[in-house]
Amino acid sequence: MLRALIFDVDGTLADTESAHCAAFNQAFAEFGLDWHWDEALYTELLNISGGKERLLHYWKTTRPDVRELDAMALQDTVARLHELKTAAYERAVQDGAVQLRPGVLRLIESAYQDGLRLAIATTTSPVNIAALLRTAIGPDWAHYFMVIEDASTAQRKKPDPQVYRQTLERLQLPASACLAIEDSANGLQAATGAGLATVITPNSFTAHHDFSGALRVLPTLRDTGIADLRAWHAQAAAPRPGAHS
Ligand code: XBP
Ligand code: MG
Repeated sequence: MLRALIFDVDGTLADTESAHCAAFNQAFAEFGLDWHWDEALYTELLNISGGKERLLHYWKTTRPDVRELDAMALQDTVARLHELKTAAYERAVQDGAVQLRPGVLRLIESAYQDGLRLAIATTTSPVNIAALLRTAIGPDWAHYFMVIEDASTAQRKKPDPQVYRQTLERLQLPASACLAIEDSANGLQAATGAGLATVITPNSFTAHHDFSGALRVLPTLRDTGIADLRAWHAQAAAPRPGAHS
């Protein structure tokens, strides 16, 4: 019996990654760095979940100067760059740079009315969640979500299942009673790693990813209703013919 939906944020609730990429580039300029991430490079860098982890990975793999910095200086600079980036992203979202993907708000509202528990499991920062959902839903957006797990509560980033395991603990539900909704291979691995059946809605940054193991891969949630999710979840839960129960 489906009891809860667990939503990823970036790429799933909204196509946010172009705005994230622009915010990273704005932070580089503000900090006086000649770094620039175009969409092709950013698509690669998205294999690393978490903005700080992505920055450190880029620096260590592309900039020989990184060897001259000690670890503390490296971490401090990454933290400062990420602060600038998060501020730039928050401004862009507040200025309307990002909209929820089609069908997302309707699904959240109908799931809530249908008595399903709703949760968010993301590797992004809490500031970004609030900026996106306050702008898209309104100041009372948080009342829809019983649980929110994000970069501030789950240190190990997707594909590590930590953020989903912590979400399930706080929902007080088994994975078998829930569905995850994701957009990326890292997100799928994190959710399935926590035992969750997962619906994937890819986007331009993740369309090439391997989604083996997904319950469904849909171009959009525009035509998906709660009844569909309940039916797919029941199919996933039903014993496979020939499977030893
Ligand atoms: C996607 C991410 C995040 C964002 C950038 O998160 O990996 O790092 O790209 O946001 P999700 P931060 O799990 O919602 O798909 O800079 O705050 O990390
Ligand atoms: Mg995502």
